[in-house]
Amino acid sequence: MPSIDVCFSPELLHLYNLKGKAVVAVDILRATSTMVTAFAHGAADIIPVMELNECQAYASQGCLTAAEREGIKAEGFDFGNSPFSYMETDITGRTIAITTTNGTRAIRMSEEAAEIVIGAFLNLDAVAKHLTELQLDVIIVCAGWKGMFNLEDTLFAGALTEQLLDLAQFSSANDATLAALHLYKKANSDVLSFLNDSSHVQRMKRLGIQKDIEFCLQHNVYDVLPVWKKDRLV
Ligand code: 3SL
Repeated sequence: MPSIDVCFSPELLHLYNLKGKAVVAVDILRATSTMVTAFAHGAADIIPVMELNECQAYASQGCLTAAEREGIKAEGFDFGNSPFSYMETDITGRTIAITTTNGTRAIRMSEEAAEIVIGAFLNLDAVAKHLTELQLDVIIVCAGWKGMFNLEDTLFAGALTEQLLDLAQFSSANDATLAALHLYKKANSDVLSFLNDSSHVQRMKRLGIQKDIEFCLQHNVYDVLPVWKKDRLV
């Protein structure tokens, strides 16, 4: 029976063996929620990169570029990291190169895995269904914040664990997964209230981006499943 494990920060990835496993990369606020939204609105592929200059270089190849640092759109890029950007502009068939503080880092640091899928509350069911079919050991890699634990990615890990265990085809026998599951159950379906005092929600509120928080915490808005293929998400 395949297992589920949770890595609370990319900085802890050196403790995990990703080979032959499926990674679910998650950055609920907001990188992976934004990527799922971009695919749902017609993006052809997404190239996550770690550095601003690397991302900027893709503009000369006809890509749209997106960059966020400290929650704010970096200067000189087409988009920041709001899911709403991809509803306001026609991105049909376009390639988007993106760099964010933590989310794109979590993805790129997981490249050793047999499979990387992009998870968000927005596509939770699609991720669970795919993992059930795949039947590989799963590691949910939380993007966190600058190497630190965060609550929103952990809640997602709990939600996904709950679904996978309900399907009775997975086992989880480690404290990280149990902690995520307990926290999600404690949130009792009201993830928005549960996260009210959390660091990144507070940070985003200070930046006046409350709308994005509410949007990213919705469950199953999109039936899309971004998957890493060679050098990009498709
Ligand atoms: O850290 C990240 O990758 C971003 O998602 C952070 S923010 O939500 O854009 O501020």
